[in-house]
Parts: sequence; C-alpha cells; structure tokens
Amino acid sequence: MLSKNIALVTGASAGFGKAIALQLVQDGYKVIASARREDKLKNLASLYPEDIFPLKLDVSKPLTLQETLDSLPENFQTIDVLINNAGLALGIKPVPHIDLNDWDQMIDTNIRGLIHLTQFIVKGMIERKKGHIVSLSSIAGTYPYLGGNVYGASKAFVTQFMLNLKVDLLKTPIKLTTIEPGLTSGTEFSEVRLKDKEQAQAVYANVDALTAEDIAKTVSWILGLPDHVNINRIEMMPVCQAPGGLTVSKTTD
Ligand code: 8X3
Repeated sequence: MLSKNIALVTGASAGFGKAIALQLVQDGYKVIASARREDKLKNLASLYPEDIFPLKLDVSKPLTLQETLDSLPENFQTIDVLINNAGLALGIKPVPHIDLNDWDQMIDTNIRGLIHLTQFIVKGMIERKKGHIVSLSSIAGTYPYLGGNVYGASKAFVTQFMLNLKVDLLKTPIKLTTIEPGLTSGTEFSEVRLKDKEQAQAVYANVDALTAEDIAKTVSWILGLPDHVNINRIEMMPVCQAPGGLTVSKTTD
C-alpha cells in the first residue's frame, strides 16, 4: 500500500488551519495539526485519530521548534507539505496610537516564526527532493489601509520571502505558493485583532465574506496540480470587496 503524504499545518486549532487540516485528511494526507491550544487540537485529532497528530507548537518561540519537531512520531517525521498558516493581526489603530507589544508579537509570529519553521522543514524536503510549502499571507500585504501598519508589512514580508525562496530552491522540485485572502468570516481573526467580540461580529455584518473552507478548497486545488505546475501566489477576495479606492485628504489635523 502506498504511504500517505504528510502535511504539517500551523495554527490548526481554528479558522483557516482547522479547515485546511480537515480538507487535507479528506484529500488523503496524514496531518500534523499544530498550534498553541492543545485541547482544541486534541478535539480535532479525535475526529480522525489515525490521520491527525496533534502537536503543541508555538511558532513564535523559535528556540523550541527543533525539539518539538524531533518529538514527532517516526511515521509523521517526513513532512511533504508545510502549510504556514499561524499568524495574527493585533490592533487596527493608526500610528502613533499603537501598542509596541502588539507589533513585536506580530513580527515574532508572522515573520520570525514562519521563517524559522520553514528553514527547519525545508532541509528535509531538499534531501528527499519532494515538498510543497504554502504560506498564508493577506491582501493587507499588497494594499495599505488605515491601521494596517505592521500587520500589512508582515504579510508583505511573507509574500516576498516566498518569492525569494522560489529562487533559492529553483534547482529543486520543491513547490512554493502564497495565498493572499481578503475579508474572511467565521474565524477568530477579527476577535483577536480587535479584542472585542461585538466589534468583530460587526466587521462581517451584511457581507458575504470568504470562508475558511474557501481557503481550504484553494489549498486542496493547489496541492493537487501536476508536479510541473507551481502557483506562485493567489490573491482572493469576496465579490463584495475591492482592491482599490485611493484616498486624498484635503485637510490636516
Ligand atoms: C485579512 C484580510 O482585509 O482583514 O488578512 O486585512 S484583511
């Protein structure tokens, strides 16, 4: 019997990561579902005990990454697919009304965590001449908006890092894809960002936003393409969102 491909999904306790983990199980992968919240991961893994391994992992603590990965059971060690999904937005206030701790935390998770984990995993992919890394960026990395400041900049980093990685790995068969979603409902994104449930719900009131399942289906499609096809980046928005709208202020504070 052919052994199943193994995918590591970060931020798999909820939202995009959970939807992607479930989709990949349906697609025939064995999935390492990683996140900080172990109880949620265990609930997820109990749905498919053979195919989901719950891994407590905090990508923002790079010093623990190697030890945590080394602790994986033998049948989950050769990772074929890495889904860099863990990431967060904190705050939506413009400069200077920001909290530097929020900025640091976004940099530690969205940037430092992602690049460290990628470096650990990509070594094995290069050795085995097989692998696909998919990183979740955001439209906020391309289009500026009020209060997007470091969140948007961190996602621009993700997209550019992945494009540069494609050049570094050009002589390998490893595939690299960045997905840049826009407004997506049904996740904890806005609640984490705004630290307020009601305000977060208001973001999605009366709009038909993207869903985590839309993102998961896109990942599934990307991973299922023939070996010679690489999707570099995908920008996704709900129909009700537009990527334009330049603003000019005729007054100053
Ligand atoms: C999430 C998309 O538009 O809220 O990354 O920044 S947006």
